[in-house]
Amino acid sequence: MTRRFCVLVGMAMVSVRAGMAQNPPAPPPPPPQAPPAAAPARPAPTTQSPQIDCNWLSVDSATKTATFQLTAGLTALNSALNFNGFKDGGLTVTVPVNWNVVIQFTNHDGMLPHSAEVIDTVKPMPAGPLDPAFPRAMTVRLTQGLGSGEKDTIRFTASKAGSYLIFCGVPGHGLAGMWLHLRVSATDKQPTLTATSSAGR
Ligand SMILES: [Cu+2]
Repeated sequence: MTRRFCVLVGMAMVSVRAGMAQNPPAPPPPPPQAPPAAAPARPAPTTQSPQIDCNWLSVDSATKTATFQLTAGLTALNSALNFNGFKDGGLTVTVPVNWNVVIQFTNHDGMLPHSAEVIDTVKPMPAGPLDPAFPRAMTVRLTQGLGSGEKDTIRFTASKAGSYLIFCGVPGHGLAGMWLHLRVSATDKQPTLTATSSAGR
């Protein structure tokens, strides 16, 4: 269950209670109308913005460790050139400086190989792998990528505050939008996962 869902449920309950307390008894609602038998099935929405799942980020404050589940090709968005269903920096992972970061990478794409590394924010977007911004902040086989269903775990210490990218090193994928933001913050006390406003991309 996502946090956003929890909040929506809470608000709905509050408004129901307020309505019961303040309004006279309402007349019984009209019987629900049966939908026409010939109604076509509703098409699945295709333009919905991706949702953040709270389970992607787990936090151990005692050991100052943030563990992030990074899934390449989670959805069909951008021909599966996405991480967790986000492309072009649409998702920002924030960790406090000097925390330990564990990125559990899985390639969920049934077609293409993918990889991941943390690089400095650079413009223009590189066409292939760069040296990682932190020692060992990369999967194996950066250029070739990991095949469908393959996993690798990245561990590093976020020792310098700044703005970084989580970037697929398979040539062309980053350029096509397969990257997220990683912010290493000198002021934040807790890791967070946020959707990035289009202005911040
Ligand atoms: Cu890729």
